Amino acid sequence: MAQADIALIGLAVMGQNLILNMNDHDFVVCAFNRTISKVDDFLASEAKGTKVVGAQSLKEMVSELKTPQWIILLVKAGQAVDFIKKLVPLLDTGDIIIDGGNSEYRDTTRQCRDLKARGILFVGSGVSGREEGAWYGPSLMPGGNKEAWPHIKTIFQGIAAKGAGYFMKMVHSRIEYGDMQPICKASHLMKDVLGMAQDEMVQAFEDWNKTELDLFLIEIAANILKFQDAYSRHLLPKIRDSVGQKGTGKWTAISALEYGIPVTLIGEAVFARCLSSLKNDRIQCWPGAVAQACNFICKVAL
Ligand code: 2AM
Repeated sequence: MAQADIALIGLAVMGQNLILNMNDHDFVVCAFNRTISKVDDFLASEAKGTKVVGAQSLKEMVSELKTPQWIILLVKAGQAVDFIKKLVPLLDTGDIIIDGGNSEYRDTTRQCRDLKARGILFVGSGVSGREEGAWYGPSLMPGGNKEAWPHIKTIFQGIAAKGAGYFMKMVHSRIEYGDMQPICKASHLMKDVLGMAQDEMVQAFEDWNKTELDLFLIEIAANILKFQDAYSRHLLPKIRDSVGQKGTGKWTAISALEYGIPVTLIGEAVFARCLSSLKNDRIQCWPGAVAQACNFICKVAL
């Protein structure tokens, strides 16, 4: 008898935890996986004693679902497409497929358009917060066919992270201060301790960017160091070595002190900014100029 509110395909830890999250919020979930034995393993262990049901085939999974049928795919990135092909013949107009598996966004746009033509509502949803978040409250970022939203809203809002949006944004934004600070420190050491020429610094950042430090901020740090003015001279030494902060860095550091949670790197980054803006000529704050330039380029680029 059809009893499940929603099905989830993909029983890696993220998928399992998302099922347990939905179960905790009183939704009956049908679990399915390419390797079928994982369904039984899950039902016998993590899902034991819950309302979660399992299926041995896609056909059985669909038969266990209430109508309209809602299915979440949480399979390895790029692999959802095979399942979607197999699912479509089993679905009806108004059914919903949600892909939560980090697909390439152009695939999502294409799926959304193709499935709409067949009457199926497709949603691509970012699921962030790792394994713990999946169970206790992920950050969900759904996009796709808007007609799906009124249906899936209750589940999405039920299982998603609850919190003060601006608090999250405050910390999230200021993590970038923490990212920038080591870049500033590194450039400071290169210039003032190692006595490297600016071109050598560019080379170092470009080399790092070919390693595990393949990061946007490292890339633009190299570009900033490289940038030349109209007279073919490096621009960076001409930028005033002073940078401010918008207040969110200070609030993040204050909150960290209040809650007793060490965020030493962000705190350090805020102090470095304060130092750089002190009107004391004897304080040489090369990192200030780099941070200021990073800030500027981030603003332009993002
Ligand atoms: P598996 O257990 O059968 O390997 C994370 O890897 C999840 O994505 C797992 O549930 C895995 O299923 C599934 N997965 C990986 N590649 C897949 C594919 N090509 N088709 C279907 N599911 C896949």
